[in-house]
Amino acid sequence: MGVDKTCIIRRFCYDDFTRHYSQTVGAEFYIKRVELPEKKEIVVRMSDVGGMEMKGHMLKNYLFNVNVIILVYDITDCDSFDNMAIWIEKIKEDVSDPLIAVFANKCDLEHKRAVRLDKTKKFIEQYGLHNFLMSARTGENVNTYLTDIIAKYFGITLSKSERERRNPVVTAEIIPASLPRTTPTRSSSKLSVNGNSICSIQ
Ligand SMILES: Nc1nc2c(ncn2[C@@H]2O[C@H](COP(=O)(O)OP(=O)(O)O)[C@@H](O)[C@H]2O)c(=O)[nH]1
Ligand SMILES: [Mg+2]
Repeated sequence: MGVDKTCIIRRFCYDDFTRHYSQTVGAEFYIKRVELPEKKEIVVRMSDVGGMEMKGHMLKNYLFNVNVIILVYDITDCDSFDNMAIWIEKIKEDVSDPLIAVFANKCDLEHKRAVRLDKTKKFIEQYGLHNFLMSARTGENVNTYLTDIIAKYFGITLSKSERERRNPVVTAEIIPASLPRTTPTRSSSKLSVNGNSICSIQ
């Protein structure tokens, strides 16, 4: 089972989401135009590297020249969290001083959280990383945090209003238990370019 890498990238690039799981074979590549403050536009190349690549020989190629590496785990799945330490060691074999961010996904399932917060805090401190909580399903924080990371790479800090503008309004419907569930709605977000790359793995 996946840890939500593809869903996060697809939410960011296409603003869509599917419950259907389809394993990523090798890696898939995405391009996203991102508008930063002061009319700066950049083009971000994103590589969505399938989990099987941990044992493959292509990882080095996917990591070549990347600016940011994003590790993803699912807060309802302890194995996905534990695997991050293995990924970090693997990455360090190929990249000397990697800029790594950690995405904790499925915050819409906080009630099913399996990864304990104290464990997360310890891990984050041990490796000197940041932990970004989000949900590819509702879109909460996906655009904001990815844009934050891209902006930070360029030494730009997003203002509060810039950050809020990029976050969707997540609505929760109260429905009778007998009715089928519907997907929550969200507002659309405008995005928009130079040539940088992000690698999302785990
Ligand atoms: N509830 C919930 N499910 C999610 C979320 N993100 C992904 N999923 C589901 O988790 C599964 C794995 O997603 P995928 O992105 O393909 O995993 P990958 O193998 O890491 O690329 C899919 O069935 C998704 O529908 C989320 O934020 N919330
Ligand atoms: Mg995938």
